[in-house]
Amino acid sequence: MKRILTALAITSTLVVTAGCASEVNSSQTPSSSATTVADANPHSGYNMGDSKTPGAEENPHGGHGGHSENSKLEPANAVATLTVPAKVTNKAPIALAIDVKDKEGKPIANFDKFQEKLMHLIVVSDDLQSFNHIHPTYKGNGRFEVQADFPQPGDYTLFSDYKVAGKAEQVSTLKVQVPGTNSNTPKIDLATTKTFGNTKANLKLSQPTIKAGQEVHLIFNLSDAASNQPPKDLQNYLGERGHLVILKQSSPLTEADYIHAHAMKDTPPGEIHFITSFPQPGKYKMWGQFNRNGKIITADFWVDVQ
Ligand SMILES: [Cu+2]
Repeated sequence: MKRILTALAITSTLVVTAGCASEVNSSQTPSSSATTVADANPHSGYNMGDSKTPGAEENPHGGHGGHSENSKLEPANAVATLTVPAKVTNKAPIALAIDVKDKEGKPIANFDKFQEKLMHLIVVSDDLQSFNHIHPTYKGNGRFEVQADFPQPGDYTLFSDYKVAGKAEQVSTLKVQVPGTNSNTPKIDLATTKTFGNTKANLKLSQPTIKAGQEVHLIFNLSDAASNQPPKDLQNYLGERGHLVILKQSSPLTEADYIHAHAMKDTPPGEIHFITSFPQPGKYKMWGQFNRNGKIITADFWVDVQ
């Protein structure tokens, strides 16, 4: 039997920071029955600039979005904890609270905006079937709050992406279990042309086979589903032509599975280009997000990396 809600301690597989998990359960509020714990390793396989990931290959990842200053900043080594209500369900939005503290357990009060927000939160089901990119509201004293949907029962991983003031950007994973049984079979659809609402998206890769550790160009070719022409209403989203989140299919999902790539500037109409590299062989799912006149289009594709 599945436990209804469990507190999970997550430590990164890449960089083990001793003592992290023992400090963090202090943030439970009376209303909560579960607190999940994130390890605080910045950059574990996560690509925000041209910075090199500790232990990673020589390739510049994702980057190219003017974030290379991140590599010069010290890691914050912050710890994020998640508080959820006693009853978590897939039937209604769930109020989440994320507390960011230092290693001593003191709340961190000051954060820097990046890509127009203080925190970016990616919510995925562990089978990578559901994806959501939301922006928690900062309440002060290290606390962020947001309502999130969990469309099916099952396990979810949250990637909270934030930047402690003056420090390097950091990703912390948080875990949520939604009770119940999910009878849907996960789909891995390797199609490279799909339609998302009124937008057709075609994914082109710079090479026929993607090899782990190799730099690859990912080109999202967008067209209006009705006219078959490049959409005339494409606008910037969070300050860039598009955003791309990539996750490696893994169990458990950790920071090391998370890649965030930035769109290149000055590409032809309807084409959004990303450069990244995939650290390990395996199956990856990617979600490109684009803005058509205020409506966000999320175009998802699977790729197989050798
Ligand atoms: Cu965001």
